[in-house]
Amino acid sequence: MGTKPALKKKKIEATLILIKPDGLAKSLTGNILTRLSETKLEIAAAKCVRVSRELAKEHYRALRDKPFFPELIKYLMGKYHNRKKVMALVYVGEAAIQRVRELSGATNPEEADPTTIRGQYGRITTKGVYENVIHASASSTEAEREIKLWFEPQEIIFPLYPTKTAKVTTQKEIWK
Ligand code: DAT
Ligand code: MG
Repeated sequence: MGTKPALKKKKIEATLILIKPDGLAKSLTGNILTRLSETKLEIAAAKCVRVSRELAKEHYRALRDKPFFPELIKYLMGKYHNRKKVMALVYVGEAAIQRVRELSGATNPEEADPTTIRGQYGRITTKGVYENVIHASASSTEAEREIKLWFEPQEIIFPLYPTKTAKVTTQKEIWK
């Protein structure tokens, strides 16, 4: 069994957004979601996640050779803030990837247009960490990899990518 992908219509894309620990610590969730609602894209999934070192390293694995990688991993894990979590969201709609990237602004928050999310709320710390409050997928390949890393198929409101049925036998915590 399994399901067929929903991203068939031309230019309908899905993108992964993370509200990073600084965004949560600064109580910016509402502001950021309000800015994102300007795009008129649909929220297809949302959750809070406690970020393990493994997850952070996998998310940013393309940057593993960069000198700032260790600080970047600590930042995503919430080690520089009181909130050891991120909010992960999937937005879906026409040209979703580019539209969210434009609204997010440049990687370097000091160079980001001041009207963008990173321009409004980001900063560079004295240690040189880009606290740019939000992550947004940069391409459809990246979006697919990232959405599959952060979400299970059943956590997304409609099927985005092909799935298969598998019998899993791992132990997990359930409600008492
Ligand atoms: P983006 O987040 O805009 O997709 P990226 O994928 O190149 O940018 O980098 C991922 C994160 O790494 C970015 O949000 C902040 C950090 N970063 C990138 N370049 C950096 C630099 N030169 N110094 C410090 N942190 C950097
Ligand atoms: Mg990137």
